[in-house]
Amino acid sequence: MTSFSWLPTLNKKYSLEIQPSQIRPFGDGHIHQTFLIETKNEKLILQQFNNQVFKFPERISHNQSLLIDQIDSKDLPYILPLPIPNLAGELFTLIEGTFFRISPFVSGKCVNEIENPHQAYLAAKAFAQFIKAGIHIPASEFQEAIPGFHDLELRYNQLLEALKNTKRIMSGELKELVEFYLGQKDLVDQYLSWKEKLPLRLTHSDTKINNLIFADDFSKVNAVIDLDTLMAGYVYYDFGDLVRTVACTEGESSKDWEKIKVENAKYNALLEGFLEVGNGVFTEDEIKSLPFGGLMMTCIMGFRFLADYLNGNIYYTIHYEEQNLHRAKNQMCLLMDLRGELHKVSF
Ligand code: GN1
Ligand code: MG
Repeated sequence: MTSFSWLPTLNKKYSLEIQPSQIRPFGDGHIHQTFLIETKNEKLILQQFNNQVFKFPERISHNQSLLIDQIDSKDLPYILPLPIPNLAGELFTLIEGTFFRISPFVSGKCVNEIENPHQAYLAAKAFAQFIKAGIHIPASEFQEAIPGFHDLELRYNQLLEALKNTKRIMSGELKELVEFYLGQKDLVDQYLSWKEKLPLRLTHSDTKINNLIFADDFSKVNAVIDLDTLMAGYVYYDFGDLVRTVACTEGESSKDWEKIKVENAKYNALLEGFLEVGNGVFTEDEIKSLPFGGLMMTCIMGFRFLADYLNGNIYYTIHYEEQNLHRAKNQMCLLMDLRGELHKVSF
């Protein structure tokens, strides 16, 4: 990677003159390798695309092209920095077996934790505006970027599968976590029953807080980013991943277990922002499903982090061996608190 052997081809395919010294690692994403390119005249984002996770890049191209053609951008007071086509008009460029893409750089603040309820309100409004701007596009026209991405039943079964095949020794913290997550089956049942009632929409499907860019002074949202997972989904997915990453006292990587709690003021601000856009747009059932979103998205991430740990850390980027176990434990703490607190929020 450090040799940038792919750079001459990349430059040719985009008619650019990027030098290795103008490239540096950027951001906190768990999936792709992201770089900031800074030349004399411009800044760009370069991604080395993870095609182990996204096995169908052509589906992403299809979805993003559909979005470019059909989204109601007058409804969007921010930028969607979609990939810049190469000279052949493709959104991805294949070099030495690896996909690359370049997108516009949007300046501002990208954070893992927010500071106050107003920022929560702005974030929720931005992601609800995304759903609203695409609500006229039939969800069935989008292809599944990752099959069964937010299918809680599938993720539960994948956890069972990982348990069956794991080489890890089942004791202590790991055993406790496994027992906790296997005990969340009621959420799988609720997921299946919401499925019967709700319409599918174009959703962003990865609305964690670092997937948007605030203005430097946090007065507004400048951009919604990470547009690989946009596909058909339920409105509560997008609300739920905000709850998971915004309405909590600690971020996803915190190991201060006792401190991990829901923050009701931020939760209510999320609800206010989401409904300010969604009232009159979302159905009554969609609005009723929102609190389930917080539980479900926290639970699904717990399933996925734990399964990845059991599988030997093959999916998420980690910085130390136990990180996925710790992420699963963090989500467990939040889920336990959410289960206890949700009945108290004003809804
Ligand atoms: C991944 O790409 P990134 O870091 O925004 C993951 C999400 C998880 C998230 C957990 C394609 O998102 O589903 O919510 O990590 N994306 C994919 O932090 O698996
Ligand atoms: Mg991201």
